[in-house]
Amino acid sequence: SNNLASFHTDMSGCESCHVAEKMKDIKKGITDSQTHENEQCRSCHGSYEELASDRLEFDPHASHLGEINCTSCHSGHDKATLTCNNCHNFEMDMPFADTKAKKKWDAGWNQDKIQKAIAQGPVETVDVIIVGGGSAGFNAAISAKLAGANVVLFEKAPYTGGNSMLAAGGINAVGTPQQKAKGIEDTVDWYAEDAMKGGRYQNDPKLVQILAEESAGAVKWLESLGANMDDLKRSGGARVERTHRPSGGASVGPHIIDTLRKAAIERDIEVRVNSRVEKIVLNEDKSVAGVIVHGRHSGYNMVAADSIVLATGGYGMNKEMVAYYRPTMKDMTSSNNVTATGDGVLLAKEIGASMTDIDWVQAHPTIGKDSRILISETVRGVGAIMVNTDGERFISELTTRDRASDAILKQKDQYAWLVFDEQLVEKKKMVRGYEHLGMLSKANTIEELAKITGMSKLPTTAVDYNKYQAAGKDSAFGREDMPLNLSKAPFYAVKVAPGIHHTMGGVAVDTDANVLNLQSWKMEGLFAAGEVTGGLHGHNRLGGNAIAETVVFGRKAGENAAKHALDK
Ligand code: FAD
Ligand code: MEZ
Repeated sequence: SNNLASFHTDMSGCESCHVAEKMKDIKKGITDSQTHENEQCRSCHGSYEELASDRLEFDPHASHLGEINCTSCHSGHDKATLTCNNCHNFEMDMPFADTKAKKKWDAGWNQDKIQKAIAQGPVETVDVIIVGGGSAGFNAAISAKLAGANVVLFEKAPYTGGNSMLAAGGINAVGTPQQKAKGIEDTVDWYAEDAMKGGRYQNDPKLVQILAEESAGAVKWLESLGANMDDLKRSGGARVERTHRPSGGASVGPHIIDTLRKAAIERDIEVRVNSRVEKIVLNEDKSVAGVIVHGRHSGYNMVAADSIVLATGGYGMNKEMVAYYRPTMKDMTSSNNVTATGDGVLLAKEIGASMTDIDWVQAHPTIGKDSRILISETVRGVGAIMVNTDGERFISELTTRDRASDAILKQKDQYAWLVFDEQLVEKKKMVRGYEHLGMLSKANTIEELAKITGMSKLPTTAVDYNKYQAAGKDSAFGREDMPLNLSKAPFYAVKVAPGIHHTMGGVAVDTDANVLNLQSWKMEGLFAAGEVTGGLHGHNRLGGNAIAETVVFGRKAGENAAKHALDK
């Protein structure tokens, strides 16, 4: 038939992609990542770089997904899938996309197969298992390895990165050389107070204090692994500029994930993609015994370990969980990666873990209307204004997300526009991406922009805003920081509406990243970090605090998991 497999068979048979001896590793899941197959793709077709310079009119591989496996999208045996289309509406001819689709290998958790794998016992034993390859998982894995543990990281998707890979704005930290260089006065107490106020004082203050105290160390650690965190911006709810990001205006998430992927490879950490953890297995004394992992090719197997770190992210893409925990948001769009399905909450709940604030879900005010694309908060931080469909401002653009989202939903059309000029585009590389995606309205004058968008009051709003900006005082809404006016053509507008962005609630943890049971006792050997956990952000997270959380608590979880396993 007309598919990739038959095409390759015509060339030289199965061996052109697969190696028979590798199949003996199948029980250990080595083959699930299709590392050998991917090397074969590259040996014939070249690297992404070579492909870009060669036949293609434009480069579909140059995306924020980074250097992911070829087999994430292309398949020799079933229909090719365009990973990007989970979020974007690209129309693109995928080579051999007309092949028949096979049943998805990871659809549903098969309890019978899980039971069988438990009965068979472990096929492999390691010190520390990390579940999830986002920022929290990678930080935990690298820290556990540096502490001397033998580590394996399981990632259910064909590529690592999760929501972390989509992070746009930056990572919050206080007391960094970057703040000092810009003369920004900030303190650990201010950081903690802002997080508590933003979270409506429902946060666990002990977790907040650790985040604030260790945030500068988190940025330094990322830099030590090779990241660039030289730029600094202000996020909603923060009293000063403390959101660190790569210089040049690039998005923070792809950069951090790229850095962490490389750091893991350099440290020989085994990262197995296409490997979904579907059960945590306990010993008789309730300490952890290991996990049941469902590999794409290896099927259901038990891997034993004395420590497990849950780093599976949030549940923002699990419609049923959102409908159950936060019914008012069930029909909202989501900025999240398709991977954010709340597996960690289900895995931990099943063995008796306690949950904190599980029903608190954050709406981000500025997701591109009728899309899943986040328009980063830093677009407002850098200078954009937010107006309703008549072109009037209605709130300080730098307020917290919960207040901004509520205010948009009170406007007559329940959506808003962000408006900015060329000065902002020059400062923020990611805006070019929004333009590329066709999301921006653009005009040579504010009057013309008002006309094409129907915002009749926009010209008056712009004149007023420019006056406030020049005077350094926003008399209308008390916006505290107005870095740019609206003066340099062309002028731009993008439609935005609130959508599910972050799940604040999750697995209950203590300050050492131990998971707690319903009596608030430590569950021996079980650790968790990142968006899967609850408590740190209270009822509303501030922009930039999640990536900080993944680094600070990811490292803690990895170190403590290694210590627990090695001391046993
Ligand atoms: P994730 O990064 O989501 O990683 C979890 C991983 O676990 C995924 O790869 C998933 O596939 C895997 N997994 C899940 N279940 C299983 C299983 N059963 N078995 C194996 N693997 C599994 N925060 C900021 O602080 N600053 C920002 O600028 C920022 N921008 C954002 C922009 C967007 C569009 C989004 C969606 C979020 C943003 N956030 C930001 C929030 C932040 O990115 C996330 O909260 C954070 O990255 C979560 O990291 P994590 O490691 O906990 O989870
Ligand atoms: O922390 C975030 O979620 C964040 C900064 C997002 C953004 O708007 O860029």
